Amino acid sequence: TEDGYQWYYEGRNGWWQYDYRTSQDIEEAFKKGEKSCSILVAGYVYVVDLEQLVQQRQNEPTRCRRVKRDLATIPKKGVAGLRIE
Ligand code: V3L
Repeated sequence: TEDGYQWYYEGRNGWWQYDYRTSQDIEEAFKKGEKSCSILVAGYVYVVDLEQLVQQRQNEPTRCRRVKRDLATIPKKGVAGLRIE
């Protein structure tokens, strides 16, 4: 986002940045004070819970990951599954 923050979801030993558009959508919901935000990941609906700070595939509670809002400059695994070296 323009103030230098991004949204991340948890991987096995680090954090993945959400793709640019999705991060923008989550940020918009966050700034509006919304409790959750629905996103689309590879054709599946995921709900980002902005109070618990988790994302979960809709109707699949086992598919749950922590999420966070942090500076764009933090070390990360990559963006939406695309590794950066
Ligand atoms: N954006 C993109 N892909 C996602 C997202 C998302 N917000 N959420 C889940 N997936 P689950 P390591 C991740 C993918 O939670 O080695 C990473 O992007 C998820 O991809 O059970 O463990 C990597 O590509 C997973 O492939 O619904 O750090 C991959 O895991 C699939 O959806 C490995 O990362 C099921 O996730």
